[in-house]
Amino acid sequence: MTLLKSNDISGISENLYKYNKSMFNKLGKSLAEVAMYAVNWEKGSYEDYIKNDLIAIVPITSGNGIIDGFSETIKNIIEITGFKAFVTDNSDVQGLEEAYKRRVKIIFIADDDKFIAINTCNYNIADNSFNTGRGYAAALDLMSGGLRDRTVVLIGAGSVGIGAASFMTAHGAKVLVYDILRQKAERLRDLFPEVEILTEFHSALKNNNLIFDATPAKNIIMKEYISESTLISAPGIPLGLEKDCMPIIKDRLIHDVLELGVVTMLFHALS
Ligand code: 2YC
Repeated sequence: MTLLKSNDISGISENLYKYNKSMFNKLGKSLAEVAMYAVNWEKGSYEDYIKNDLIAIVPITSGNGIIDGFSETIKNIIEITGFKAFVTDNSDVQGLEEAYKRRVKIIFIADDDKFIAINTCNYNIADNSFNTGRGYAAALDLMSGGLRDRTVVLIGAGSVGIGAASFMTAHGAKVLVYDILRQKAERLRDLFPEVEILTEFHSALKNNNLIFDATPAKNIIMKEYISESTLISAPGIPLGLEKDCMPIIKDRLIHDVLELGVVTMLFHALS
C-alpha cells in the first residue's frame, strides 16, 4: 500500500464539491450513490442515518505518525455526503475514548498498514483497500453501461484487486487477472473461481478496453494499449497510466487519491 504524504492530499478538500458534481456528470451518480451501489445498499434512502449518526476520525501516531491533513481530509470527504463528522481532539487511545464518550456510530482510524472504519453498534469493519476496489469497480460498471458479459483486465491481485473482483464477478464480468506474484493471482482465483489468470497483461490490454489498475506501480499502462473505447478505473497513487495516455483517455478514467474509497468504506460500515 502506498503511504500518502501531506501534499498528496492537500488539494482534496477544496475540490470535493466540484469532484462530487463531476462524478454525477460522468456516472449519473454522486459519490454516495456510487458507494451505495458498490456495497449493495439495501436500506433505502440514507437521510435518516444522516440525522442520527455521528462519525469520528481518530488520528493515530504509530509508525510514520500523523499525516498532516489526513484526518481533516477524511472528515471533509465524509461530510460531502451529508453526514456530520469530527476529528477527535486527542489521538490514539484517548481519541478512541473521546469518540466512544460522544457515542459515535462509525470510527475511522488508520495506521501505516491498515485503514478501517468500525461500526460501534453492529461490529461491521470496513477496510479501505477492499472497499476502494469495490467502489472503483462500481464506477467502471456505471461508466461502461454495465459489466455483465464484458471482459475486464484486472492488474493487481492485492486487497484492492480482491475488492474489485468481488464486485465485478458478482455483476457478471469476465475478469482476467494479472499479478507480478502469481501466487497472489492464484489466491484471488481461489476466492473467485470464474476468474482467469494471465501470465502477462500486455496482449490482454491490447485486446480489451476495460482496465482496472489495482497496483501501486507507475507507468504500466502505455498509450499503445489505449483506444477511443478504453475505460480505466485506477484508484490511488501513483497513477499507473503513462503521461502521454492522458490526452487519449480523457475523461474515460476514474481516479482519485482517497475520495471514492472513503465514501465506500462509510456505506459499508453503515450497512
Ligand atoms: O494521520 C494519521 O492518523 C496516520 N496514522 C494516517 C496513516 C495513513 C496511512 N495510509 C495511507 O497513506 C494509505 C492511504 C492511501 C489510505 C490507505 N493507505
